[in-house]
Amino acid sequence: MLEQAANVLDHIVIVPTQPFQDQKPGTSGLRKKVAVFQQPNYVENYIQSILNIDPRPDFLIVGGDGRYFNDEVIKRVVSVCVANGVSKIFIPKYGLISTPGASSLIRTFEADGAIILTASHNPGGPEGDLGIKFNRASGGPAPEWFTDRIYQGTTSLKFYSKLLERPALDLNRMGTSTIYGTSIDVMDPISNYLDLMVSIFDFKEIRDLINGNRNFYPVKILIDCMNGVTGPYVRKIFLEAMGAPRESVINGDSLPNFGGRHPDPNLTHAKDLVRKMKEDPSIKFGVAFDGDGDRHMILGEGGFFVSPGDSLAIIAANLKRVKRYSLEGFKGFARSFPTSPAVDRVAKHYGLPVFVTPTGWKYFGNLLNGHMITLCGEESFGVGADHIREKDGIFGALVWLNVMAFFTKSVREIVEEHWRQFGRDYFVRYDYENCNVENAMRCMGNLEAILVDGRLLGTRFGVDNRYQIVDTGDFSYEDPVDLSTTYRQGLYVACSEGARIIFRQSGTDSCGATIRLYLNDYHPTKLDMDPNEYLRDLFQFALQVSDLKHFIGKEEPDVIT
Ligand code: VG1
Ligand code: CO
Repeated sequence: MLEQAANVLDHIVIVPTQPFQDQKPGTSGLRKKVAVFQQPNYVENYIQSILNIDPRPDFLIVGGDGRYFNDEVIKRVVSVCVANGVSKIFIPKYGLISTPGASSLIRTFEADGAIILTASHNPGGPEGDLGIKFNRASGGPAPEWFTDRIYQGTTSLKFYSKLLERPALDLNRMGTSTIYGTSIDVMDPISNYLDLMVSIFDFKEIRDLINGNRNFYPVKILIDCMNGVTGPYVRKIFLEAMGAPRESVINGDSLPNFGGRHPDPNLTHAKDLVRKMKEDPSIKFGVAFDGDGDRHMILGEGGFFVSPGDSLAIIAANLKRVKRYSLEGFKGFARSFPTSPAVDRVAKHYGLPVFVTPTGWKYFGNLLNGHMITLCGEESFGVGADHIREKDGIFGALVWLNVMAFFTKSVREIVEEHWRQFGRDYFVRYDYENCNVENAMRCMGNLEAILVDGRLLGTRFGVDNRYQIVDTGDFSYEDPVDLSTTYRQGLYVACSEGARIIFRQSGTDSCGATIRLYLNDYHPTKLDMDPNEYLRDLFQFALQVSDLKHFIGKEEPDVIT
């Protein structure tokens, strides 16, 4: 035994290192340009800082969304983990794992966590972004107090351990090996995820919908994987298990640079899907997923757009149609603060609670673990349920198909019927990307001063003074489970009748600053307005109160959702 331990130590080096001062995780992990991660010691420092937290995880999943540098980082992570005595590591074949897939693996195999290499919807490639995210034993992203501890560790780190030689790992071949005492399993992550989906949905019903075994179907579907990690999952679930024709999938190969695009499923970046849906009205259902497979955008016939807040609300309203929840029932809902309150109306209808959290999935974890909610979502095209602890793009798409099959109705009909029952929440998000960091800070600082002292209360604005300001401030959240409070999560102007303006700075960009402006308003019966039109007064007032154009020097937003 002693001899064996000495033998392992012979293969480990303790490397003196300098701390990096910029390893503070944002909304969803540590996200930087690839070149930053390529600096010597950068990856190793961060991983060592995770492993230094007591209790050290002993069984880890390590994989990523396949972006440029994915495989190299996996090897560096494995090297540090083995040198630190981690007992067991699962690596998905080809190093590829979706974020929901990783959450599922952790939970099924009772791992202590996962190191997920992803920058989600940010572009990839040598000039693009990379990220490292740590999920814990529940399957969810590490909460803020935990990522703060990782960050604290990174600022004073002096040493890390790694293997003397690069670990001999073949990510393309499945099998178990042992490297200096650590069991390493290169495994298939897809079947685990397929099993999970089979346990939730009635596959036969969706298969019938796609293949036309019902009266007026088959329903032609189109899935845009945006060359992200979902390609192999989609092939397994939609092509193999459901028998959808091959041409139902576009951009299905996982590429290190996502084919040169932002793998962000919105109307701006999911261009191929939008174009094809417009060109071919025989396609009745379209969905695009982001780079790591946790977001989804739904389109109906002719490219009919389903706003993410509506998708969340419609999924909530129809959860009882999903096999698992028809049996188990459901508890409550949650949404991030900037997300439209459409889901709140559904909660009220069912007499269920709805929690409003800061932006970022980590804030849903305690609510899900405490069985206080079943479903949650964000305005950034993310919906998830208690089957895992991440948002889940494929899950979202399957609920939609499930609902279409149940009612034999089109996407548009489902949405319009929902509006007729609940009224319509108009929502837009304007993103001002890559702003000068100091200018963005000045802009937000100025707004903060205006909005936190209440000087605008009672002010009226808009055509016929239709809005009156009833509240302003900076959103903070007290977690009902651990009672921790998170401050400064969005500057807001709340108006009479529930209309809102929210400003916040993104926590996922790798360079420059992104300011997001969110607008929403509601109408019980006017259902067919253009959202940008309907929200124009709010937009004008937002520009005026923030002096945005002056501070950041941009006339127009870069992305409108
Ligand atoms: C954005 C979204 C947020 C989402 C986060 C991670 O954050 O707004 O809703 O949770 O990305 O999504 P921010 O701070 O840039 O607004 V992804 O698909 O990385 O996991
Ligand atoms: Co994502």
